[in-house]
Amino acid sequence: MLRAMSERAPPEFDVVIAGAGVSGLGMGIALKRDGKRSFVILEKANAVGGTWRDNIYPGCACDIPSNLYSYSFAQNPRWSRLYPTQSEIQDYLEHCTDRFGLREHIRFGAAIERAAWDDANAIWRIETSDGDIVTARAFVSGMGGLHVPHMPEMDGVERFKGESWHTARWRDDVALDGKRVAIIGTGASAIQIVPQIATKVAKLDLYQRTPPWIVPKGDKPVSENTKDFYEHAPALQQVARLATYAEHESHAVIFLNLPNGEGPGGKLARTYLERQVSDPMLRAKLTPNYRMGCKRVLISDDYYPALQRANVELITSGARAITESGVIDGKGVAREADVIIFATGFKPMDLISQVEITGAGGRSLNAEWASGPQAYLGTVVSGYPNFFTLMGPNSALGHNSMIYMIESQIAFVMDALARLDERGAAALDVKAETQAAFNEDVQAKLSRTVWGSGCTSWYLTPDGKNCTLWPDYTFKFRARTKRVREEDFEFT
Ligand code: N01
Repeated sequence: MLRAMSERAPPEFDVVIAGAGVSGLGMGIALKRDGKRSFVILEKANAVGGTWRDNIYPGCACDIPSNLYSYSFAQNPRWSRLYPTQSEIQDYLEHCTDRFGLREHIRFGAAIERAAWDDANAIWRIETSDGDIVTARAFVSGMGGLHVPHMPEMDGVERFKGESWHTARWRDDVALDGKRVAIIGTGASAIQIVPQIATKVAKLDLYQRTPPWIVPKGDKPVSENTKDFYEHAPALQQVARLATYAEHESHAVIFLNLPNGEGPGGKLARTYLERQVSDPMLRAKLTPNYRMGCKRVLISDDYYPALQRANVELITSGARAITESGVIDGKGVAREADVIIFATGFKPMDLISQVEITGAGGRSLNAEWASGPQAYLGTVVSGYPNFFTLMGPNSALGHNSMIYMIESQIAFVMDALARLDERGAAALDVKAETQAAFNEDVQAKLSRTVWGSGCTSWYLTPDGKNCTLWPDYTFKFRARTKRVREEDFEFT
């Protein structure tokens, strides 16, 4: 079908962007502000927002403060809280879509199924589920890192007679009041949900396999005075943002350099647990036995208090199987449940698993990434000319705002597009040896960080390879993505 397109036709757009989440919208805004290139954003859903549109579970909020978890060029002086809630981020993204005139560039309900590089014509042909084919000179994936829910391989899931769902597919139509609810998992999603529903349900069984490291969140409303202040003196909000950025970046000093030490964060977390949980037995169950930071450090003001409610039980052997009427824990004990909530995370390695991407000479990205994705600077992949992947392999973070990384990548894409124009080139492709050397360096660095200190986490492939995190300070990533180094690429 792709070949049925006219071979000679010029591409319909300069750039096709996949997805209208934080990264896809950010890319669209950069192109719109630049004003030099035509573009379209293909979005499978009927609204913008990506992960912030999809995750609507009770208590969903960001663990990066509002001033930092927003575009640097579009500060919102009127965030209501120190940490933004899901609905407020969603409103912010809708607002940015209108403010920067992006809506006319978005095709909603357009799920990309295939994207193929056409060597002869040096264009991308992108096919959506309704059979439409869009052609473009460059293809930018803004499909996100955490959008494919991970359902654990567990016996009996299909036998359960009650209702069950994954946190990212929250069911608003099922009231939890007075029900026996089982939550499986104790990651970032679960610890936000537990305090919200514990007060409503009859019984809450929380199946923990590994306790998370938790530090206080310190969330609070932003005063009207501060909002007015930011509105009238935006530079001061930028200063506050910079201070928050620096504070988060300082965490990397420990994570990168002290893989076997805790630093002040560990002391804070232990003291917090001691103060919050008086029962030594429960405290022992909640004490992590791996290095702080190896899994994502969580922040919460209300999780520990919720666990001490009489109707909440913490089961520390995890969940082994599901029956018709409930959950069997790791020790073989069965507990009945009316509702099971899978807070079991995502499959970040399936970055582009729902789209078949074919590069130069018909090579398949899905096949090449089967045992773990690999790119150069998390953004370009050798053999896939003019293809850019935002939030790509080894560009995620365990300590700071992803929007900072995304903006760095967008600058890189914009520079790459400018280089093509300057050179009158049709395509650029990162050299295979450049990509290989880069990844060798990334893996060597990762092995010396806290993320290589021996725990399991969604950062790792089943073989234990970290294809997810950037192993360095974020300002170094920014410095490296500021400009395309032409010697790293082949231009055609
Ligand atoms: O998923 P996770 P998440 N029995 O993978 C457990 C982002 N996020 O959705 O640790 C019992 O962290 C598993 O146990 P273990 C953020 O980047 C951000 O919570 O593997 N438990 C783990 O506890 C975050 O890191 C925000 O031993 C089982 C849990 O399931 C990422 O999304 C908010 C089990 C999965 O935790 C993912 O967070 C929410 C079993 N059989 C999410 N199988 C913000 O605030 C698995 N588990 C921005």
